[in-house]
Amino acid sequence: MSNQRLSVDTMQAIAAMFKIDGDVTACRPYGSGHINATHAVTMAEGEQQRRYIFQRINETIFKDVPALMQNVCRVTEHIRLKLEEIPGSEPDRETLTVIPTRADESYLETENGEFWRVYTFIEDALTYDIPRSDRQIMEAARAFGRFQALLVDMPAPPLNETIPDFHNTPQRFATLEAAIAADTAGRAGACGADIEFALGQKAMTTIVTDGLARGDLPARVTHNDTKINNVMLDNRTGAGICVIDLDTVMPGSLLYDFGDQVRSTVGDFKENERELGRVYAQMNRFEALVTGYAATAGEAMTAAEVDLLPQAGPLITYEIGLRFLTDFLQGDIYFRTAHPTENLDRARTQFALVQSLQQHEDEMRQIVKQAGLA
Ligand code: ADP
Ligand code: GN1
Ligand code: MG
Repeated sequence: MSNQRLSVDTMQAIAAMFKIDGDVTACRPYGSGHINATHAVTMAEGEQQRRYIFQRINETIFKDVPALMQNVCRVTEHIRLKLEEIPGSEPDRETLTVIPTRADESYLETENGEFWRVYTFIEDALTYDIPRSDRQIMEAARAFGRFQALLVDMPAPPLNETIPDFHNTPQRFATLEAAIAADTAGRAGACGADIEFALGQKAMTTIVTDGLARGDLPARVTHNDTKINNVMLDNRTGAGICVIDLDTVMPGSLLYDFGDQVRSTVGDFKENERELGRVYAQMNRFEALVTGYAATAGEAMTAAEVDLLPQAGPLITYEIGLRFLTDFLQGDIYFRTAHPTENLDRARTQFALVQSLQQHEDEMRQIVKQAGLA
């Protein structure tokens, strides 16, 4: 889904359907997410200006928007109620606030089949695509760990599965195999070595799914998309204040959430970095991540989870590499791309990081141990 600039009039028409007063005075595409179309919208009412996030939900990826928004509302309300009990917390900045439509729905379905939602804009905080310091990594990890801890007592029923088999790595592998065989975009010839690497790592695919199936690993309410730019850091204090992008919150393994933090924080490079010499894992970064995550989620972790922490990063990095490579082969039908080889660039970067992480597995085990977890 593209994220083009829309006119103020278009946004005004959408805004009018939601319970927000005032007029749209400015709007622009915002952020660097790969899935939804996100806009920062300024609204004025008299002297007062307020910003909002208007998001067009990607309905080709999220097939059941009502079920997705039900999850978002349940999760944000649960967190809000708990935060209200914690002295000094700021529920309006520490969880997303869904603005309802005038018909009291959590989303709008337009006549042409678009789905829109509105959140209040969390001011004085930012997301980062590449963390700028170990402190940022630690603060982001603390926030994801806290998110995990706040949801441990989420009441039944289980959340809806917004994307079935989202982290089913063996299935992601099978989908890649099918994409190679079909070669619908005629691109398989351009990435032979990458395909070979991907297929050669098959043994890794079952690490977490087997544990979940056997019951050795607990199924939890997890975020499932803990890329560093899905947490907002406070501009003044630097603290991780709000976990965002809740579309994939559903039953999963804590190892998915830990692993995607590893993927998106251990290096100082972009997700689509083409200079692979820059793509390597730095253990001071991993240590900052473990310290932050242990501080807030450590208590809840089981021994079996702790044991797999050093493997979670390589696994999730590999899984997302499989997905980028699959999307390249299928002609870029899933992730937003800026140019025709971007998905291949992203896949190569992930696979280079997998190899670097694999070389550091002993060190990672040592760091987990030193953090008092193992
Ligand atoms: P996607 O699913 O496409 O990744 P996100 O929900 O992550 O979309 O939003 C994209 C970006 O928009 C985020 O990385 C963040 O920078 C910004 N953003 C999202 N929600 C808010 C919010 N409530 N307040 C401020 N910024 C936000
Ligand atoms: C997508 O929405 P965004 O950009 O935060 C994707 C994640 C991938 C990530 C890779 C719903 O996340 O699973 O890990 O891109 N989200 C979905 O950058 O597929
Ligand atoms: Mg996002």
